[in-house]
Amino acid sequence: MTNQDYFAEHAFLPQGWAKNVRIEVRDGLIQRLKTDDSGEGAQRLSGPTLPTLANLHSHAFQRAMAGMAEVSLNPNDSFWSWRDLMYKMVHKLSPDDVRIIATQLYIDMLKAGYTQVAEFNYLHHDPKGQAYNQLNEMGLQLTQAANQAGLGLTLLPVLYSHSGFGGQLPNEGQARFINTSDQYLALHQASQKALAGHELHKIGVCFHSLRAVTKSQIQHVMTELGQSIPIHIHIAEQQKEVQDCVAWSGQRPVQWLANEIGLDENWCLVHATHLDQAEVSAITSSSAVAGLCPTTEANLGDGIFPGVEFMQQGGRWGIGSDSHVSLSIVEELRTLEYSQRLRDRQRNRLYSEQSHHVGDFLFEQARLGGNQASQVSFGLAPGHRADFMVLDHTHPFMAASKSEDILNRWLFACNENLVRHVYVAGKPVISDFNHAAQEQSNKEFTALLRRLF
Ligand code: NGQ
Ligand code: ZN
Repeated sequence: MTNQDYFAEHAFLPQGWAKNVRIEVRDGLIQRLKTDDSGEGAQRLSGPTLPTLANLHSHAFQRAMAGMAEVSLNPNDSFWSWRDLMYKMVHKLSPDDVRIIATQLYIDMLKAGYTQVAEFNYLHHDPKGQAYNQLNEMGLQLTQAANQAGLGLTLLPVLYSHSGFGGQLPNEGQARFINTSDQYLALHQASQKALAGHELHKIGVCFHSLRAVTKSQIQHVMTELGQSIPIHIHIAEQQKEVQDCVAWSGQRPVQWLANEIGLDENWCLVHATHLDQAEVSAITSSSAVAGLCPTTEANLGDGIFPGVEFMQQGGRWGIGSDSHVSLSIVEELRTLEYSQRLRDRQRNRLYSEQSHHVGDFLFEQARLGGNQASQVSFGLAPGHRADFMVLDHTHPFMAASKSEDILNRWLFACNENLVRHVYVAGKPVISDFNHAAQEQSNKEFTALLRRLF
């Protein structure tokens, strides 16, 4: 494990920007931070230094089809017709394919400044729906990919049993996803065993959506596993989903979950897009995290998250790249803020009394929410894992900005990737924009894409 002292002229700490910061790393953790230090004997970081983020929502295999569904096939193309295309691709993927896709994806995540990923994995079985010899075969492939990339994995094995509210039978396209609760518990146990001893990796519990599980299944699994580990679910992404939930239960999805199961800080509600006021309050008062995936939600035509209201109430949230139409913290946070501006026809929508700089506010909240949902502690503070990134000091906006303007310049005015160096547990994984395994990984990924499409 890494022991090293680093020195950053400008560093973004939880309390804000600081100058001449010495970061003492011991066993991969930040042991001590000193501001106004001389930097003597420390390794100098070349540019503005920030914590990395945890990417709180990923379906790795979907990276292979990113950009391939932007062809109008009928005038009513929607989330649901996109899903049909996605199911067709799922059918073709072997475990090796999943590893190849995930390795390339995870390297790209590191290049973007994400050093942990919450992998929402519901692809469990072979194309006929038969379990593999190893129940957690796909989880093993994803773990190998994360190890090869050097990224932390928060594995979320997903329970998926039904095709619609009230326990409807699964459809053909879902055969590879389906487990009973007992099969799921066995899968979860195998996954826990496989991850034990991996320093960077964590495990959580996951229900695909209220469409895919019943109340008694949620209760059963939570009784067995739900003690202070992250619990993720897709909650209210599409209006049709909200309507179907109301037709089935008389309640909206978040309302149902809050009333029938209960929310707390273990929960991550992915795509909490469609919320009424009471649901906003139910989430914010519970300390659950809203898992926002702004570029995927825009790509799939989901709707606009009530961010202004949610954040005024101090709601917790983080970002995920989900279907991976973008691997950019910049694009996620910018899309989130701009969605609010376009709806409200106003500027500077997401900020707080403590933080009027929109970029600083967005980045800091995404850090905290990503941490909570992925069970990691990123941030330049003692005791945290020494994950951080260095932005490109040669860019004029970086070279000339006062520290309080750095995040706004980066998040609202740059198009090229400025993430120049990335460190995981104190060790460099991206140096000058490059990763040691990228060439080999790109080669394998290219060959796979040629075969798939
Ligand atoms: C998924 N993706 O499971 O990959 C979903 C679509 C569904 C997003 N929600 C499928 N973005 O929700 O049934
Ligand atoms: Zn998802």
